[in-house]
Amino acid sequence: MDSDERLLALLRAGEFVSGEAIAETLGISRAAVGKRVDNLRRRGFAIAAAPRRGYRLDGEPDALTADVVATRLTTAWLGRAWRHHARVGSTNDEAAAWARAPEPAPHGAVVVADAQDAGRGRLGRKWHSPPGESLYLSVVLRPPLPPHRVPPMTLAAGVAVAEAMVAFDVTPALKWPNDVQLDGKKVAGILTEMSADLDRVHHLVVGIGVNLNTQAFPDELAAIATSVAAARGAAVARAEFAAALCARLEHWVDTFVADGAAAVVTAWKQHARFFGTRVRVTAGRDRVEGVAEDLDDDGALRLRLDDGSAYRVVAGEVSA
Ligand code: BT5
Repeated sequence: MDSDERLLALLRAGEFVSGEAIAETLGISRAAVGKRVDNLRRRGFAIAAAPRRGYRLDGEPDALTADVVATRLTTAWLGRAWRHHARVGSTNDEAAAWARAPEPAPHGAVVVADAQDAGRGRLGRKWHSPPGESLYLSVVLRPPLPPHRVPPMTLAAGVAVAEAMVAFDVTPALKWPNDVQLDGKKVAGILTEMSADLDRVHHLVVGIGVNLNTQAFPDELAAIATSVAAARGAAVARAEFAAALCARLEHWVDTFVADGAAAVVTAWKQHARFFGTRVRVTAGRDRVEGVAEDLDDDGALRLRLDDGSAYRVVAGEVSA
């Protein structure tokens, strides 16, 4: 932690903290405390000062810039390289370009944007990405996995999103393979893209879009999309959510790489609500209908077809 972060930690802990106590804890002079407080104010933190009582943190900036998010990050490696853009085409494209750059993005590098002009879903679909109210985040990963073992990474990201949401007082449901829902509507989506040769992954980009504070969606999404704020009835601080998501994602990526897909799949199933329901699946040219029964340990979806046979879907599209 640098000195600004140590000061923030003190202020976050409580009500007024005296300048004297701060000076003593940080081992600096009273004058230096005043300078540090001014510095934090310049960074957008609202800090009240009262004679004899000291300083109190009244508000934190909700920017997704590296310096603001860093004060909240608890990760070892994920998000320690961080790029923020006010507006991009797609954070997945920015992350992929960074991954291929002469000074390439390290494992865990993050690209975030306040808005995307060409936010993407799967199969060329669009991701609605209005400015300032939500999270559009892409992570570069360099896991030591062969390409055919990558698909559960999307499930790992789904679990991370679900756990981050639980910390914000809502109860999401995961829908295979890449949807997160609240109250039956889509609140987040994941787009995992890969650069690989036949037996080795060069890098992955895991792109995560989360509707945080969106109150009104365009007509075509109004009936099928929601946001965390709409579900909980209170706004969500984007920087806080981003840091929580990074922490959970780091955990699940580490678990996946160390222990394999089964641990991820078990956690994913705990947040799933669609087992036992009838679904239609499009997988390449195949279309089948059946009851979603379970996930196999490798993350594939197992359906029970009407003739009683089992059908495994490794990659595909599910609709109710
Ligand atoms: C997804 O695709 O759900 C993956 C979305 C990934 C978005 C992130 S944002 C950061 C990163 N950068 C990118 O460019 N992308 C990633 P899919 O399963 O294909 O779902 C797409 C469908 O979801 C659309 O066809 C719409 O029906 C719906 N949709 C679009 N925008 C939405 C939104 N903001 N909220 C809820 N649903 C939306």
